Amino acid sequence: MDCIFCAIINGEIPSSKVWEDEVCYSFLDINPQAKVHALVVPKEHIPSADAICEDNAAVVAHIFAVIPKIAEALGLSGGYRVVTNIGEDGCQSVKHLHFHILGGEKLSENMA
Ligand code: DGP
Repeated sequence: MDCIFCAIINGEIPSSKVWEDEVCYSFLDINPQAKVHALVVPKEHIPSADAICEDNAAVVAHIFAVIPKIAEALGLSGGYRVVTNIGEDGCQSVKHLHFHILGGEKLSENMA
């Protein structure tokens, strides 16, 4: 499968790692949209949040249990935003489930 995030997880493409465990991998976004912008992805290839189901929901629960640890590692003591884009209308460019962690400054009140 030709997936850039699978290649990053496998170490075939270099990345600035923030966190790694048996279930997920977190790294800095190559095109930051806030002072601090990281991504966290499941190691399992799940195409988007629209593909979350009972069979893989534990992976997502794990990621959300880890996000506060990633935020702490990134120094996001003032708060942060977690975003996932889905499909064409959601402007998802990489078809491997990922959560954006944005912070390090006061973010826009606009969500869309
Ligand atoms: P989205 O538009 O929600 O699919 O976000 C995909 C993000 O992935 C986008 O913010 C840029 C980031 N990205 C794409 N390719 C790479 C890469 O090779 N390395 C890193 N670190 N980030 C990437």
